[in-house]
Amino acid sequence: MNMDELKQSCHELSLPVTEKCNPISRDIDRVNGKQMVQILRKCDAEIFEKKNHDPFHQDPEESLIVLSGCGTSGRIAFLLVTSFNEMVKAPKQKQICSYIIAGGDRAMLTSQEAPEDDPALGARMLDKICAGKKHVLFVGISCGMSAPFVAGQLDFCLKHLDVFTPVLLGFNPVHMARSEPMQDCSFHFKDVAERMIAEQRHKKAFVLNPVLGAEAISGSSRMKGGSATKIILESILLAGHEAAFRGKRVTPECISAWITASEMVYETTYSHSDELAALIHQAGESLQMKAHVYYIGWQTLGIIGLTDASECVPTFGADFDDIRGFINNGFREMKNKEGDLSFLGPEFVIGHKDFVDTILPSLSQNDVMLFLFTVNDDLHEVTALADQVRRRTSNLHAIAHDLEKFTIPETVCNMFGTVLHITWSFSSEEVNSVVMRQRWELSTKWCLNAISTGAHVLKGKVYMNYMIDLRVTNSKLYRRAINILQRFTGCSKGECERALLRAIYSTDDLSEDMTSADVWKHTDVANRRDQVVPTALVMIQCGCTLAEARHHLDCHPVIRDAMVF
Ligand code: F1P
Repeated sequence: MNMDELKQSCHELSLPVTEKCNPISRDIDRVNGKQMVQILRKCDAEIFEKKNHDPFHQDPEESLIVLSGCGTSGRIAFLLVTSFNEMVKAPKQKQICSYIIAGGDRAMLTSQEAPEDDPALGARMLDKICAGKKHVLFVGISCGMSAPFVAGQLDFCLKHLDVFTPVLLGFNPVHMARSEPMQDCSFHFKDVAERMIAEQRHKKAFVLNPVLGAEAISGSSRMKGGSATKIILESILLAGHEAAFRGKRVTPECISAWITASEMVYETTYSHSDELAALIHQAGESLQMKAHVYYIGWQTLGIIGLTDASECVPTFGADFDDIRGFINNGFREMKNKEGDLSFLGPEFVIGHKDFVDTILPSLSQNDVMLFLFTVNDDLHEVTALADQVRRRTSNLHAIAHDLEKFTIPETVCNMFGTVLHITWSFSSEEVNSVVMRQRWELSTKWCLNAISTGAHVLKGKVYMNYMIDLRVTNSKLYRRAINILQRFTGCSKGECERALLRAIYSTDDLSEDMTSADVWKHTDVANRRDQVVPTALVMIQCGCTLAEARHHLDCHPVIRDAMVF
């Protein structure tokens, strides 16, 4: 190992697991679709490795359960709450479970990363929805154990333990929780996590932090982090439901059985690797031709599609219409707290009807259409829409789930080019319909994460397994940007930060005002700049000016090519 490699590996060791480079996917930028699926399959297998398994017991008799998080964690919170409230059904128990997403409901469809940095905002939102409640089970989700918004909420709970039982869900050991100062705040995330651990001894608070290995694309917690959040919290909520409404005794074995069922969903999904690879290729080709990928989903599979699509903007610097999701009945189907948000702009136009009115008339043969449905959806509606789309393009594909005893007719499947058709062996007697739907959601999440990630890799947006052109919109992403620069240049943190600031403030001469400003000022400016990390990287590697670095990037629009000096 030479000196540079040694420096890099020391740096890597110091990173929290969720920010590390996963050795499994190091070469994801050089493989074909089929190999890519195998890589993703191996990364996701780490979710089920029993390295750090904490059984969890919780008294379900609470007046309110609140799930909260930022970005993907908030979107998964929303999805879980929707399913749980549906499972409980009786109208007066409707409010038994509630969600908070940093930035409000608009964050479900667009990235609103600045509110994530505000601990006081998190606490205020929690206080508001819990007004008048006597017992609250609060689950704060932060995959990287880093979001100040969630830290503020957990701190609020710890100060009111008579009402709140706080739970922290994340995927790093506590000593790797973030220890950087937070906006207008005397404590940091790690302090809160340590206080949670202290309270755990008295069963007043709980920390759930299984370590799942690094993400396939470094730091992209929408992938494994999001899937594991769904699996863990679904198992806990289902346990609570069985105990509270069916009088069943919940044992650690039941929880394990539900986790094992998710592992079966994982195995089954990835066993369809040929179709998955074909879909990655089709989506990749389409993005390379500057065309679009449209997910047309029904019910909660529509939400999975919307979520996956919206994450591509911050993750890959994609345009909002590169990959877009649509759901039957639009916001009526979402049942989100703030209702119809379509007035906010084109990113919020999400119904199938909107698709037919605004996109279909100009759909091109290069655009990929991907239908997402199950045998429980209205198949007449599916075929009618597929028929309409077929009149414009044959680039029409599907992910379709059904049951051995209740299959989708062949005539429906024949309408699509590539069909990732999964016939599940679980019977409706064995699991209730909400649980079945949750498994289909998980399977579809794995497929769409693979398709959107794979397509952007094929487009050349990823270098090794790093998304270099990330948007530096909050303090976590600011730190990640510096880590990436250190990783690739071997330079000191100080040198990397200076280069990053030069790119952010668009200057070769940093003023005192710029260098002494706090990180929130930096991210505010960075939010309005393109390609800040690649620019900083080129400036360091070539020892050149800002203008020269920009010129180099202009000549190499594919990030992977631009990184060859
Ligand atoms: C929350 C989050 C991610 C998003 C991006 C910024 O992360 O919003 O969902 O993809 O990385 O942070 P976390 O708090 O769950 O770690």
